[in-house]
This record gives sequence, structure tokens and C-alpha cells, in this order.
Amino acid sequence: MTTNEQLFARAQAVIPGGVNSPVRAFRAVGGTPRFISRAHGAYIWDAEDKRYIDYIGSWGPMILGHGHPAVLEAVQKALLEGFSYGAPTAREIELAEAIIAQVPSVEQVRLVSSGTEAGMSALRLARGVTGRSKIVKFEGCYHGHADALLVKAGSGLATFGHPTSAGVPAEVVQHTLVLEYNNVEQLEETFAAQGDEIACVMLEAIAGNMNFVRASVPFVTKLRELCSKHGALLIFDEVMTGFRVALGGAQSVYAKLIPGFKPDMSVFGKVIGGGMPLAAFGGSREVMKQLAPLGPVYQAGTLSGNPVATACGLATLAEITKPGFYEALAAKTQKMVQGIAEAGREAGVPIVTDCEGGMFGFFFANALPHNYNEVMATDKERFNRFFHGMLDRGVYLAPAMYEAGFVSAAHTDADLAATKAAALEALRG
Ligand code: HOZ
Repeated sequence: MTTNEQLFARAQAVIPGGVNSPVRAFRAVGGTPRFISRAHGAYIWDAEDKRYIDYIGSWGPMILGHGHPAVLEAVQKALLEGFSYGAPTAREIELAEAIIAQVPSVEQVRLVSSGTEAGMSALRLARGVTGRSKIVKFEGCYHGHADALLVKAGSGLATFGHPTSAGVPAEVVQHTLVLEYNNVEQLEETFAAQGDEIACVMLEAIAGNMNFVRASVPFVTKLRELCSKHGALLIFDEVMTGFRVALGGAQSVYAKLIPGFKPDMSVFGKVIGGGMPLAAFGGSREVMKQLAPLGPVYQAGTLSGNPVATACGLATLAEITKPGFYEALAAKTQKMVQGIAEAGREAGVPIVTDCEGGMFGFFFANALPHNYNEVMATDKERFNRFFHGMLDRGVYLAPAMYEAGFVSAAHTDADLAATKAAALEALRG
């Protein structure tokens, strides 16, 4: 049998860092990444045939668990009809209709292949629509690896950010303002000084790239008010949260708390593709008509609306729109985080948890963080030890404390109980 270590050594010879996406390399937590050989339901198996309860779910898409029969059937049927045509299909219309049916702020949608592509395209469209260059993002939110969005906060209030990656020229991020998440005053000051130059504000309203941090209701309310007042577009990045925290995404969660709330544009990925490379961005007809071929903002893609990916996405959406799906998923997720919190209490280790729908987070801290700096101040060493303790016991959590976790409809009560038992052992061990 080939071991994970052997595969990692071989991978490192031909793939930078041995992985095709950095966090998979386990650099944050140390150790050898698990090379996955198969998956079914709530489980994945590594190259050594060790089984894990999977709380990553491909970083969100696998909301039904792996290999759901209805999804498999739809994908198998689509495969036999051809992999890619580079021409329109009826299935793309169906998927667009299915997305629009659940998200009232979206009247039209363009399908693309990845969350990065969707975020980058939404940004270009917002700039094209407003004729403005400046954009606002928040520290700790991740919107894919487009140049203009790989930025960390500058030193002073609302200064332009600095690239977080080599290869991103400072000039490319000169229009990107990076503000503190949940900081209402900073937002007000920024809009007072530069509001009429801002094309858009991008937000992960339930941020899943600094573990799990919610935007406060006053923060989202103020953001909506300032964007409307200054003619900037509010873009909700729902790549993680869309069809995951609720059928209508994070925006539907905030619409329940802020009467009439809607973003101007939304970005989707992950669940809408059911595990296939598929993402989307959308908004009002007025905004979307600026996109080529109707308008002057260019965007295109050979694999956009791919027939196999849309079949997978549609079959997934058909399952998750069944009555009671999210209630059951949310109950499982709550039980999962309760188990972690209880294990913490029983072991005398401070752990705080939060969740919404099928997405969760936990921190080794006494209180939930509200922004990136507070996330950074939580106990990373403890997280890393816990991560390995859980991995050893067959529970696969995200290999970095900056990532959210995901529960699927396939997780059983027995899986949740086993997770809690593993957590208690890992914390005591
Ligand atoms: N973008 C993910 C981290 N938030 C990682 C995706 C992957 O490695 O597949």
C-alpha cells in the first residue's frame, strides 16, 4: 500500500508544495496531508484506507454528503451526453432559474467555473457600472485570488492596502481599501472621505475564511445605508454561504434581521456546483445588462455553464430545496458544535462555537471574535494540537484555524457522537 507520506514526497517533486491549493499542504498545522482515495456519504478515505468523518466537504460544496444517488445519476446521464460544448444549453437556463428562484436580489446570473472567477468578474462589472475604480474589502475576508483582492490592510485608517502576494504590483491594488471587519466608525469615516469614488464594497457577511465570524447587524445596516447613499454597489460574497447557511444564503439571514435588506450583487460557488467546478455572479437586470454581449464589461469562459457541472448543481439544488432540508441540516450542525463545546467544558478547555445552517466554526478562546485581529489572538497552538488529535481519531477538520467547517445531510447522529467522543479524548490527550 502506498502511504500518505510516500504520495506527499512524490507530489512535492512535481507539484509546488505537493498540492494544487496551498492550505491542503498542512503547513498551518504541520504533518503530512492525507491523500484522499475515495469518499462516500459523510466519510472520506485516505491512501492508507483510513476512514475519516469529513467536516470539510470539499470546503463546502458537498452539502448532501459524497456520492448522493440522485446527483450521481444526473452526472452519469450528463456525461454520456458530452463533456463540454462551448455553446448554450437548456440546463444553464434551468440552473440560472433555480438560483434566481431562491435569491430575490438576483434577477440575472452569469455562470462561471470558480469562485475566484465569479468574484473577479463581479468586481469588474461593479467598476464598469459605476465608472469608479475604488473598492472596499475587509481584513480577514477572502474573495479568491484575483490581484485586486489579494490585499491586506494598510497601516493607517482607510489607507490603500498592500499586496499579500508576490507578483501583485502595488499599482494594481492602489484602488483597494481594506477596512476592519465589523468596524462601523471606520466605515463611516471612509465613506465620508471617499464614498463618491467607491465602486463597490465586497463582504463575506458570515466570513468563512477567518474561521467563522458574523458581520454584526449594525455593521451590515450601515454598509447598506452608505452604499445606497453614495451609489456604491454592495456585493455579497456567498461562495461559501450561498445555499449553505440557508437556501437564500447569508443575505436571507440578514433580511430576517434588517427589514427589506438586499445586496446589489452576489457571488456564488461551491454548493451550486455540488462539487463540480461551477460558480456564478448575479444582480439586478439593470446591473447585469452591462455585461458582454449586452454591455461594455467583458467576461467569458470556455467551460462556463459546463453541461456536467450544471447537471451536478441542478441535482444538488433539487435535493436541498425539498421541505425541511435546512431545518434538519441546521439541527445536525448545532449538535456537532454543541458536542465540541461540551467536550471543551468537560475537559476544562475554553472553546466557543457558532454555526448557521450547515456551516460552523469554533475557537479556542473565551469569547467569539468579531474581526481578523481577534481571530488571530485565539489559541493557534491549541487548535493545531486538537486538529491532529482529531485526525488521529478519524475526524477530518480543516487543516488551519482560519477555515470554517461544514456538516452535510449525510452525517448521522452516530457520526456526531463519535466526533464529540473524539474531541473529548483529543482535548484530554
Ligand atoms: N479556498 C479554500 C480555503 N478557504 C481552500 C480550497 C482548497 O484547498 O480546495
